[in-house]
Amino acid sequence: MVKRQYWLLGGGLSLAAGLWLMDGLTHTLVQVGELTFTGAAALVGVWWLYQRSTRTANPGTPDPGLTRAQVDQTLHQTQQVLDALSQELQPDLSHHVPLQAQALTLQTQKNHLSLDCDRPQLRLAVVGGTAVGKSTLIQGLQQRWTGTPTLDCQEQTLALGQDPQYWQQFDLILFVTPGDLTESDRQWLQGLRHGVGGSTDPQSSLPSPALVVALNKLDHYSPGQQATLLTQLCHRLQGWVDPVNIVPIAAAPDPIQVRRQSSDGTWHQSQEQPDPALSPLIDRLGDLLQGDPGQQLLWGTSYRLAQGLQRSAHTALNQVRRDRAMALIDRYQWLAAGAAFLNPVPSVDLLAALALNGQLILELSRLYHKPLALHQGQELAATLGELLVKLGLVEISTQALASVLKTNGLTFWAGSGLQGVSAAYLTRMAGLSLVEYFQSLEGEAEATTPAIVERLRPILHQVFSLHGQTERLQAFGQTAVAHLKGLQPQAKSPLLY
Ligand SMILES: Nc1nc2c(ncn2[C@@H]2O[C@H](COP(=O)(O)OP(=O)(O)OP(=O)(O)O)[C@@H](O)[C@H]2O)c(=O)[nH]1
Ligand SMILES: [Mg+2]
Repeated sequence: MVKRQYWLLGGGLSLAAGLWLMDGLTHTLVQVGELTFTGAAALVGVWWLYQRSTRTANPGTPDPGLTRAQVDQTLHQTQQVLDALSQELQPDLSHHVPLQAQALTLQTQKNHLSLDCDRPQLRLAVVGGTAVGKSTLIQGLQQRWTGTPTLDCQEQTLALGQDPQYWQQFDLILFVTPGDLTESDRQWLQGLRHGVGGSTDPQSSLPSPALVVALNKLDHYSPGQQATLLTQLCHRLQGWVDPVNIVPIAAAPDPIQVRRQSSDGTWHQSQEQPDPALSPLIDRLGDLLQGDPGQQLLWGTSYRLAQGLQRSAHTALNQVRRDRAMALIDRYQWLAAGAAFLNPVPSVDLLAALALNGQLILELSRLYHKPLALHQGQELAATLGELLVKLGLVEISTQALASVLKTNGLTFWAGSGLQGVSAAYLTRMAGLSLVEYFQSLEGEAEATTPAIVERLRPILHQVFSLHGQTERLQAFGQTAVAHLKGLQPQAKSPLLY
């Protein structure tokens, strides 16, 4: 508060002398002998009062509770996932060349991030449309900022559609506008909001980069217009950017004509270059960056980036595991197909029991490092089989497969052939659902079979509806028939539906 009042009086006067008395008009003639401070004081007053009345918790600053220990813990967890990834890639590296390359890149990024936590420089993105004054502002900031951390200013253009995640790497984003927001500005800000801290973002609990908005080229406007513009900006960004983070500046005000009266009473006219008016921004950065708040911003970035790396490493790990899981599912689906084909069962309900293999469940659980006990694998297989029947998925799948096989002329060995294809299909769907289930687990696996089944229920629905489209069923049916043809027992005579 003391600082701001000081700025009001001291900074306000220098601004006034520098530019705000120009009444916003370039080349305005200023009579030094008749200066009045009313205009500047009015604007500063409006700005200050507006900020006081509308000040809210700033969603653009990091969670003040974030500690270095939390950052270290996240980095440690990221390393654990990376270790698991490299370990699981080892047995068949040649099958996973791109993933191996990705794992190495992620590890390099993680190593860099561990050091990055203690960097003495703040990464500041200066963003805005064309010719809004970004380069000029960076120059001015670099000349005037003497605090710690030092500023690593990076000029960035508004690339609409650019991945909002890109902005996660910055500690602070300084958005520059020379007036009211344009449509592109609005779109970009919306994208940023949703990408790095908006309410629709599932990662919204992560601290986001701080956002400061600089209203530049203030010398182009009269005090009245300046006040209106500031109010408009505060209004447009309400609920997201604290008004205290919306600052009026003039990075390179236009020269002004000055008339001076000499002692002999004659008037002389000359052109003068006002100083850049950056103090509202410098003051605000001082509040945001020095001491603990600045440290929090740097930690916030490391924390976000570590979380992002961890997610990428998880995705890669899931990809490796999924590849292995698919090989397992393939093997078990053809086992089930062969069994049903060679020894047809009298009802589709029994088919489900045949398709659900406890051994497959056990192997998948081990692959995802959530091992189930032998009895639990068997129990889960039986319960899942019952659930498939209860949900009507066995009946529906068998009928759908029968119809696609028929329309494709794949009608050989009707009863047993269809059972073979259906058994393979049910095994595959159950296997894919289990893969989704294991992938969705964080921390410990569910302890009891009913709890697992409860979590599997919606997954089963999703997987069956995703794979139940006609084209997919056709493709599967054709592959399965081709597979079964290789198993065709001599004794069997072709049957038709
Ligand atoms: N009147 C006035 N002109 C300014 C101000 N700030 C910058 N300018 C002028 O605006 C023009 C563009 O400034 P730059 O700093 O090059 O803008 P930029 O955003 O980096 O431009 P690009 O990189 O081309 O997008 C230059 O002529 C600056 O002198 C200001 O506060 N007032
Ligand atoms: Mg530039």
